[in-house]
Amino acid sequence: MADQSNQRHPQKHTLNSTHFQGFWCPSEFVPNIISFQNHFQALDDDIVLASKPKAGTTWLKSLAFTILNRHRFPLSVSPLNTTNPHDLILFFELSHYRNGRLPDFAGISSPRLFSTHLPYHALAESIKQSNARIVYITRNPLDIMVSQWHFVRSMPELADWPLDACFERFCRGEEAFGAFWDHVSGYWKQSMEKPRKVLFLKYEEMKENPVGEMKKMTEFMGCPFSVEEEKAGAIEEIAEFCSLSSLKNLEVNKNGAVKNVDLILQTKSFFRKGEASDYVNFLSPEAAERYSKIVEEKLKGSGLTIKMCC
Ligand code: PAP
Repeated sequence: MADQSNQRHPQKHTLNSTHFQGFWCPSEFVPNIISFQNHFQALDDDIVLASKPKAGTTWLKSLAFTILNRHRFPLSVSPLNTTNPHDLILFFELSHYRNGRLPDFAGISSPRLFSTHLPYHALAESIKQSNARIVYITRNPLDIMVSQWHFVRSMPELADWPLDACFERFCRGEEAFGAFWDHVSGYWKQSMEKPRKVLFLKYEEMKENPVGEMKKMTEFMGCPFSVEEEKAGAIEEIAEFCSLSSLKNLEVNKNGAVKNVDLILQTKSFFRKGEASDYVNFLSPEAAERYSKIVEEKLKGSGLTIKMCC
């Protein structure tokens, strides 16, 4: 499955962005996105995990994979024990369609699990037109911003990226894969209009009530927990198995890099604190207030509320 192209063609990280189809995007992904949009054929039972970077993608991948494959892989032999979540469920734009590839999905068992950071409007038409389902996760954008800043700084050549620059980028809505308010409202609108097409999750609610949110996920994904599973504590076991502390301590997530990307991304860089409202340790109350006012204004009338300043 995994090829080692990141070792053959290591790509230097840059913050070069292109404004493309209405959103800012790392320039190197633009050809991949066009290829995905032109070629991907969704199946009716496909499940696509969608998120802005740092909104809870790695967690969602771990949960979705474990839930969906729970009868195939008992937790003790789950591939997650030895594989980083990003090498189990691949992004369309970073992995499947990277570097001019036209992927062959024949070997993927059904229902197929995919992931994307793209805004809703930029998804391949066949995902929108088919019965493929989308699980979307979002998070307090101030925490997304702080998480992204740490992530980018974990790359040696970008270690001195100033927090101010990252913050101002978010205020202008120029962060990767689109402004928070555009990204979130694109999926929110679909989830309101077509609740069987898009499930809209929030990172903070997942932390507060993992069992309840996982039940929502399984019902939406068509694989609800049985009464026997619930009684046996299967949901709690999966929640624990996919928790930050469990995943972070696996050898595969302590050392090495994600395989199916052309960038060098250390597996450990996807696991940090995983706390709600960690932004208070990095942003002044004034900065947080300023950004939350921008988001509030942008989301006005959408019916979506995002709790930001605590
Ligand atoms: P990605 O979009 O680049 O894949 P993503 O997984 O969305 O990144 O974000 C990483 C954040 O999720 C980190 O948050 P932090 O910087 O605020 O700590 C990371 O710690 C957190 N995270 C990763 N795995 C889990 C998990 N299993 N449970 C809760 N949070 C997690």
